[in-house]
Amino acid sequence: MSTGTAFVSIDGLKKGRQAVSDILEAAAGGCGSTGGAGKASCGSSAGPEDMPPEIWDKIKNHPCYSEEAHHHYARMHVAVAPACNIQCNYCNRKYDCSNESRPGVVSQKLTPEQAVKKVLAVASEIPQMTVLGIAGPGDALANPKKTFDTFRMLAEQAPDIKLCLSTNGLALPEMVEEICKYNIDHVTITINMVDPAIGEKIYPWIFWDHKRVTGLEAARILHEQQMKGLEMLTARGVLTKINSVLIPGINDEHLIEVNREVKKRGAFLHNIMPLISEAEHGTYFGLNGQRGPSAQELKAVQDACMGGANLMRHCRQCRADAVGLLGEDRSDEFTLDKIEQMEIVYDLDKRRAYQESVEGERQAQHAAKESALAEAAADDGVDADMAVLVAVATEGHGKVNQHFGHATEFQIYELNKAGAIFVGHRRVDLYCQGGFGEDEQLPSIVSAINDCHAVLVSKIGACPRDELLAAGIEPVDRFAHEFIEKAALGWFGEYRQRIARGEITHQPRGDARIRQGAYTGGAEAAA
Ligand code: CLF
Ligand code: SF4
Repeated sequence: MSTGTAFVSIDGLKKGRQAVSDILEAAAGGCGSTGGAGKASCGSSAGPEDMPPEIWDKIKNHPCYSEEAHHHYARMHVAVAPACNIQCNYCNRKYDCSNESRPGVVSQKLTPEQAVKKVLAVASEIPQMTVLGIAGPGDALANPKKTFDTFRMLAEQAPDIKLCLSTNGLALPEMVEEICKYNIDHVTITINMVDPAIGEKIYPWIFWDHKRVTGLEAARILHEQQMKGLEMLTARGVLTKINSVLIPGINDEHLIEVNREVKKRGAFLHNIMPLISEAEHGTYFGLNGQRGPSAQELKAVQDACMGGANLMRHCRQCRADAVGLLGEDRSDEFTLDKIEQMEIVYDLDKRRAYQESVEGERQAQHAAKESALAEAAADDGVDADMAVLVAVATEGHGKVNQHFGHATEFQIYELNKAGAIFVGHRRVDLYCQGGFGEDEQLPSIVSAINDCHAVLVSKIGACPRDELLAAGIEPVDRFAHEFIEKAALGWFGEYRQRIARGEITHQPRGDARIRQGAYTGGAEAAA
C-alpha cells in the first residue's frame, strides 16, 4: 500500500465542489423538464439534455450511474482484491463482500494478468460490456498494487472500457492521486454513517497505522477518511457514488443525514441498499438476529432522501466477480478454464458498431416513454395523486419480454400521472423448473411483489395467473414485447379508466419481503 499523502489546495477543493454542484443542479433542474416525477432518481435517470456533455459522456453507458443505461449495457467485476482493512458487522470474509456482492458464493480470485485476460474475453463475447469494476471481494484500495496493475494493463489493451472501483474509504485519501493517474472516472464509497457513535455499532475494528483500532475511535477515523476522500475526489472532478447499507434500528433514519452530508461534499449519486442478513451467512449481524428492511421500509428511507443527493435505486448488490447486465449473472461462462479454451478477439470497431445499435434501441425506449408520458398526463377524473407499483419481467432491452416462470427478479416501477419511475427490483426463486411450474415457489414470489397492483410479463401459465389474482395482483401479458414505461403507463391508464367507470375500487396494497440468502440450484441452472 502506498504511504504517500495527496494534498489539494483549498481553491482546488472549492472549484471542484462548485463544478460537481453545478452538475447536480443541472441534473436536478432537468428532471422536471424531462417529466420525472421527483428528484429521487434524477441522477440516474437524467438524459443528455440534463447535464454538461462531458458528464453525460461519463455516465451514458455506465449501467450503475444511469438507470436507462442499465437496461442495455453490462458491467463486469474482477475479483483481484481479497484483503480488507476494516471489519463490517454484515460481512463474513468467507463470502463475497456483502455490500457490493450477493453473499453465499465464493469468488474465483484472480491475478491482475488473469483478470485482464478475462476482461478481454468478456469484451469480445459481450460487446455491450462497457465498464470494468473492482469491488472486492475485500476492499479495492486495501489491495492497491493488484487493483492499479489491473487497471493500468487494461487501459493499455482496451481503452474504450470505463474503469470503476468501490471502496470502504479508509485508504482513499492517500490513493486519490493514483485514481486520477489511471483515469478512473467512477468511484463508489460505502458510507453507512456520519456519526461515529452509530459507526461503532457497524464496525468492530479497522486496521490503521499498522495496528487494529476498535470502538468509537475506529469509527471516527473511518468517518474522517471517508469524508476527506470524498471531498478530494470531488475536487478532482471524479464522479462519486455513495453506497449505504440500510440497517433497521441502527442507521435507518440516520441515512437521511448521510444523504445530506454526502451531497454537500459533491457526491453524484446515493445508493441506499437493504442489509442482507441471514444466520447462514455467518456474519455478526446474521448470527445475532439483526434483520434487513422490508421493501416498503427501504422505499420510505429512499423517498425521504428525495431532494438530497440523487438516488440510485437499480443496484443489484452484485458479486465481486459479476458479469453481464445488472440482474443477470454470466460469470459461469467465463471461468479461468473456459477462458483458456476461448479464442479472444478484442475488436474495437465491432464493439463500437454494436454499441451504436444499442444506442438506437435505447433512444427508441426513451421516445416511447416520452409519448406514453404525454398520454398519461390527460385528465381522466380519477384522483390525480394516486400512485401504484407494478412488477415487470424483463430480460433486457428495456422491454416486457420475459415469461413469468423464467424471472429471477422483477423490476418495480412506481406509476402516477407524472410518469413511470424505476424504484427497485425484487429477487425471486425461479417458478419454472425444467418445464414445470413449482407451485411451492409461488407464495415466496407473491410475498416479494406483494406491494404491487399488477405484474407485467410476456407470458404466464394458468396456475400462477389464478394464484396471483387470488392474492390481488393482476397478471398482465397483453403488453408483451413493448417498452416497459409505455406498457406500464398503458396498463395504468386502463386501470384508471376501470376506476372511472366504477368497475373496480382502488385498494392500497401491503408490504413486500426483500429476498435474503442464496438462490436455489434450480434457479441458477435454468437462468
Ligand atoms: Fe461495479 Fe459498483 Fe462500478 Fe457498478 S456495481 S464497482 S459502480 S461497475 Fe452497481 Fe453492482 Fe450496485 Fe455496485 S449494481 S453493487 S452499484
Ligand atoms: Fe467486508 Fe467489504 Fe466491509 Fe471489507 S468493506 S468488511 S470486504 S463488507
